[in-house]
Amino acid sequence: SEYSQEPARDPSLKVNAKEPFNAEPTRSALVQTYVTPVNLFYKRNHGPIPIVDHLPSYSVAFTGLLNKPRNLSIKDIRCLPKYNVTATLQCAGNRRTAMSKVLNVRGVGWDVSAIGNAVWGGAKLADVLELLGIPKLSDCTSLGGRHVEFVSVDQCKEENGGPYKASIPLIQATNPEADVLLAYEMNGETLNRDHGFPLRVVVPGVIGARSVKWLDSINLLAEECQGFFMQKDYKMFPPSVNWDNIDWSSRRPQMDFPVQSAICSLEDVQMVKPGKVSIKGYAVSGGGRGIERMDISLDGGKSWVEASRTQKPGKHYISDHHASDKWAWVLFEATIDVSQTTEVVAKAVDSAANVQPENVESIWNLRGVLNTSWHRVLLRLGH
Ligand code: MTE
Ligand code: MO
Repeated sequence: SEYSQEPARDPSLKVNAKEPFNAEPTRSALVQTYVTPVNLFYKRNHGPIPIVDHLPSYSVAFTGLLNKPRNLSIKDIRCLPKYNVTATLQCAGNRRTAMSKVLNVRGVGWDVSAIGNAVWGGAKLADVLELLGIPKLSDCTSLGGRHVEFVSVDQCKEENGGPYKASIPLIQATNPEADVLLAYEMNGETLNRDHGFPLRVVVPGVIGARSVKWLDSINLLAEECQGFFMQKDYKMFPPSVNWDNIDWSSRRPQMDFPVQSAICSLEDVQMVKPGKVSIKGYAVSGGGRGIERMDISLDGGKSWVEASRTQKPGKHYISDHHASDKWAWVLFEATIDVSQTTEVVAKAVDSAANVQPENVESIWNLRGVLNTSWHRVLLRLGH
């Protein structure tokens, strides 16, 4: 079958769909380390994992509204300055299972672990485009290019067997501060097949869907990419839109991720002994907006206590805002005293003072994307 050459995977992953392979780590494994190990990093695919086995002949084609179309080999890309960017990648469908409990939604069911934090190594797209004659901070080229499209080699049924693709605005692609990478390493190792070998895009602060894996070509376009995953998926609709009245063209493709957090040391319903309980989890926002505060409530949101936050392993930065890594999550921790059945609520606040919405009902949407509602877990007393 087309799925007979899939790579080996960690048996501890929770498999949400087998073909295409979609899996996430357990909650407790996810927050054990600040940098998510590659084997535990969630895997989100829309088709079989392609095999790119002849590296010397591998190249990325640069086409579209360019003066001179060109191919760049892995070697060409490795010759550019290498950057290591710690960035959290999160699927727009993270926490979809909880949203589908309100009313059914379409899409792969995910718990809270369709997210991971990795150190991505590669060339900055802004440097690559400069090599092709497009200056830094361009919003339009002389030939009218305004969007940069990434096309993969994989085959997705949503694209009628064609490749996965997405685009970002040229102004973001050519902005060195946006840290958009063509990555060939993940956590200091060669990128593996599941995560896009030999080359993938990483668009920090943006939903995972725009970080195209197994890059085949990069095209300069006047309009944004017209692919399925840009135009007919990964858009945010209000709760009133259903499959009968949906007008896909009425909304723009989702780009930045909103502020998000989840408790990972506990399941949604957790038996605990009376006494001290440790609440651990992650918080992250999109667009380079760092996490400003992490709040925990034991009374449904009437009163709150602040959790402590860590970013670099072992390094508290709660009083040192300059140490924050703007594309990366923070891990948080609070210890509470439990003497009765208690609902624990977590919500994060980002650097723009954006706050997670209180209820999932208010943000319910038919595709089940962007469930960033307050995360709630119920602690039941046991002995
Ligand atoms: N790129 C290709 N070529 N094919 C895909 O199916 N899935 C996207 C994105 N890039 C996808 C892709 C989605 S929806 C997400 S969330 C991320 O890759 C997941 O990246 P990961 O599997 O490395 O965690
Ligand atoms: Mo995704």
